[in-house]
Amino acid sequence: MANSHVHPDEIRTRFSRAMSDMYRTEVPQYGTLMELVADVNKETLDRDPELRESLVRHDELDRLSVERHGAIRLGTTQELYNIRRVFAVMGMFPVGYYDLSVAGIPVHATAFRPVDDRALSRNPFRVFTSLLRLELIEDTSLRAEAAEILSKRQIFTARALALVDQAEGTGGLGESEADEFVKEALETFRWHSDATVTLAAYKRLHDAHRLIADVVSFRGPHINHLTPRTLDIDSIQANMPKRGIVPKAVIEGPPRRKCAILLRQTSFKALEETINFLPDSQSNSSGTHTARFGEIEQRGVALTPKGRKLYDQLLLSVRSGVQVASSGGNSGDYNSRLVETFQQFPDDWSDLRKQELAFFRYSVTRKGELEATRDLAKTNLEDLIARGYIRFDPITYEDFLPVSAAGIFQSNLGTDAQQNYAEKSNREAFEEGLRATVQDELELYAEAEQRSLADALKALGNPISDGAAV
Ligand code: OOG
Ligand code: NI
Repeated sequence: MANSHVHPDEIRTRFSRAMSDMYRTEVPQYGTLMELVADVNKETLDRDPELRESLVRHDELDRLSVERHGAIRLGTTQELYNIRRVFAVMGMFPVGYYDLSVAGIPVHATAFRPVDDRALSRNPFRVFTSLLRLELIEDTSLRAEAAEILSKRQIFTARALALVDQAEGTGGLGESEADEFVKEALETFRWHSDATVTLAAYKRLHDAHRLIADVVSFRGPHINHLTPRTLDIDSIQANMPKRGIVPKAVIEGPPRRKCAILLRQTSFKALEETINFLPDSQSNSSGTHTARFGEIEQRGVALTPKGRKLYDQLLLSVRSGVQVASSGGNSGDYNSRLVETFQQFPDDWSDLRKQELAFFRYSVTRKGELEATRDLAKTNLEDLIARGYIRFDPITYEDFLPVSAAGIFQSNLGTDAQQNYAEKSNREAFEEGLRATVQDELELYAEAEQRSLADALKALGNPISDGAAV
């Protein structure tokens, strides 16, 4: 019956569309942002035909308008395990381990995303998924109270779990089940204005850390933002206030450059929402909570381990020199230091490739297709590129950055959230909860590069096995 199964890429596309529609009705500013992003992307493409061509060449233009990521925060390892199963039905798998406790945020995380080239170009929808680390709450009775509350909730509908079982058992879902699955899975991500705790309990959790209150007090892990991809984040940052949106003080990540690297992100506080808490004798049952925000990102080339090391080093030197206050004080200094420091990072595609700082996708040019002859088989890669038979394009970074993520968390949690945790990063515990290992993002990019190179050389009749071309 395999033929009657809906492809996971298609289920993911339907799900990400349903999620976007839901978020648009729940958070009106998201709709405004989507319009701004569409306008800026169009202007950028009109202005930069080379960029358009490069996006077309690698099937990225079509995915741009549907591209987004979201984020959720889970409370228990059982929830983490089941969300992995839910995402697997949509062709999304855990990639990367992010420890945010180093930045005073008591969570660790992974990103669920498609991994192969085809699936990425079809729809690269990703969800940054963090798990609360209750062991980082110092107050043992509060820790026990939080664990007790979390142990009672079920964030998935019974039908969603039954459909996951079915997909695992039979290898997929049929047409009507796929639609039903999308509808049922969406329930896990929905906002609930009814809390599962009293206002007094909420305040206790909130005092330990705002994030703990956000995870523990509700029936489910509401999606807290949905981020479209822009081609010009500086223009978005500058134009947001004109549409009534106030962005955070600085853009996270690398500075603006000719050759975009990794990921640049900015966010804004979206909503303060009225919550109905459980009634009790001492406290009023109505209060507010801020969880949901908006974010925009611009993606650039994926860096090799060597490139990433240089990036981390340069960013650290900027951040230890200038601290941006949450009020935005110093943001001018920060930006100029960032630009100045990153002058040490080559800003030319050819240099980035030759110095092995970034990953590229190789392909045969039109000339290569027309003129492939036997003697090309002995030509090395550099000559093939120089003579115009093979071209290279940047491989887009599909993941997240822990320092940026911490900045996004913090700006939306407010100023008082900075804390230091003694506990170390605990990838093993995370993977144990997940009951799977997370894939290494750097390996995925290296494989994609190698595959593209092997395919290109093969198309030119170049025998890759004897290593002549590399
Ligand atoms: C997730 C923050 C991280 C990003 O884009 O780096 C993130 C959260 O606030 O739950 O989404
Ligand atoms: Ni985000």
